[in-house]
Amino acid sequence: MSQSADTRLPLRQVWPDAFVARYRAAGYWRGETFPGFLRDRARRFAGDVAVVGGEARWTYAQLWDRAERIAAGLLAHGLAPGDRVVVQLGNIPEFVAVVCGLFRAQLIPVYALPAHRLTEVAHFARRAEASAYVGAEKYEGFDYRTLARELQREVPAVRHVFVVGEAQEFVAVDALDGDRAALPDDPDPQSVAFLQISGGSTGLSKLIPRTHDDYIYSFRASNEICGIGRDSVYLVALPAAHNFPMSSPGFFGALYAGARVVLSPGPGPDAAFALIARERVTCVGLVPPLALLWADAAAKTAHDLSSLRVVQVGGAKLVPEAARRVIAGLGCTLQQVFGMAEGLVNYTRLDDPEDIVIHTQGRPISPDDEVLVVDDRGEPVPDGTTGHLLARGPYTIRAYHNDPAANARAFTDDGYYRTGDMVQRTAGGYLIVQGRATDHINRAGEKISAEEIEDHLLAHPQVFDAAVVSIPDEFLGERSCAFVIPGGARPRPAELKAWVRGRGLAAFKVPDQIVFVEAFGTTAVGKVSRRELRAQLRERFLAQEAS
Ligand code: AMP
Ligand code: DBH
Repeated sequence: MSQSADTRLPLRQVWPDAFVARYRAAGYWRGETFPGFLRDRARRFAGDVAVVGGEARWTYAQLWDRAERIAAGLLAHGLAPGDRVVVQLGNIPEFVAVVCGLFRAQLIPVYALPAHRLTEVAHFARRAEASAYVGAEKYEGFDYRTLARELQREVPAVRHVFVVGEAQEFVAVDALDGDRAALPDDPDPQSVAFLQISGGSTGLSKLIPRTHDDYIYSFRASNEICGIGRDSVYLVALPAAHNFPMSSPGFFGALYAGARVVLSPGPGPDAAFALIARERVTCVGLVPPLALLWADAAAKTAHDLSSLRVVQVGGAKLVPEAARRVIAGLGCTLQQVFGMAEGLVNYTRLDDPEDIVIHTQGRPISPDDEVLVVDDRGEPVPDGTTGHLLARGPYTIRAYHNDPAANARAFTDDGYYRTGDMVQRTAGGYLIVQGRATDHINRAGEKISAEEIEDHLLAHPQVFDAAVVSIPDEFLGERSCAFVIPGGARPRPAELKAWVRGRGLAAFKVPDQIVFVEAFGTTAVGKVSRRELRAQLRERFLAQEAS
């Protein structure tokens, strides 16, 4: 932070007073903070293993010591409490240490996925007004130091870069140290602890400010629902920066419980099964395509998977037939998880009858999660009828950061978050996801905004118009298909894909398929909305494929 007055937009997440009083009285918000609980666990479970990953095996005391060293080092380099720091690390133990260190120094992590590239990271840095970036030397073959250089050129306000591994001209995370007496007191539990990233249903990803109180409640309560205790071993198989493996109950839930966190370098059975056998993993969260892959691989593996008690599946819809295959293949309890980084998380309960586990996406964590299912006019629909899901509650945000236009769209006047999901509620209060109202592609749990990709395609000189839609896919659940009207000479599909990648985007956003069309012309007369147009293109394409 500079010496002059702080001109950045303050980080806020505010619930109306009456709700604050209610959530406190109910014992959801207990005034706990990240540094507060981490310090406590380091004392109580000092010698227990907290984090396993790569060659590292850190006890709770060692994790906290590292976090404090990193915290003091960051402040010694000129960062100040309140500064925002983009963190882009893979499933390595330093991810946990760095984030805990940021919390300790009252610095605000902004979580980027390892798959994100310059365009996305620069967007996060600008929106968050970040002053620092933490990346890895290399992860899955990509050099994040190169990205950091480009980021600093594009967003000069990012003055500091810290690197896990060989730092070159930057500062090595391993070398960080400083005066621990200079570390701040613990933060206000209702202050914003970090910024999570939304999947971006329209346009660019939005930043989600979560508070200590609300987030800790979500994983503390998740622990109870998911059976996480001190003897649990939680495997992070999905990218650790995802809200699901972070908080449902995720590695934070595991650390809160004094359990062991094991980081898998990849989500596939090859890497994960050996770790499950070696560490006696009890719980893991997967997206549907992975769960099916695991279920098939489990039949053939020589690794002992008998420690697994709960396999959670979420991020995208798990259809009943797939749910049956997961149960049969993995031979442990399946838990469906329907959540969102904005808050609301639903779980099937571990003792629910199989029928519910197979056919529903669970019910909310909290008795005070207010869930509405409404028609297009906002009127509640009866149970069993499909409608828009709205949510409000003790861990669901009331606003995005620095995005008035998105806030106007995404929240009702009385503070409900419009999830964009179409659901049915059963008489028992369970939700069944039926689809969504927004045009994004849910590609194996990664959400892709159609609009964002269309914009990049339209920037190509040989593209006259483009519409990106989701197409059902056997392996991914959904894949992305770009319908393109060429402008002049028709480009090759590979060229257009390379173009999108070259725009500095995550590889998962590159269209899986490109279909050239003469026109979007439809029989419909008059003005057709973008949304209708996408729907028509999808229908026509699927009808053609079926014939
Ligand atoms: P995000 O807002 O980027 O965190 O993504 C959350 C969205 O992922 C939800 O609003 C749903 O559209 C989708 N999602 C998450 N879990 C499930 C699930 N179990 N079934 C269907 N969709 C899901
Ligand atoms: O998809 C998600 O964002 C998600 C899925 C399951 C999530 O945020 C969560 C659980 O917490």
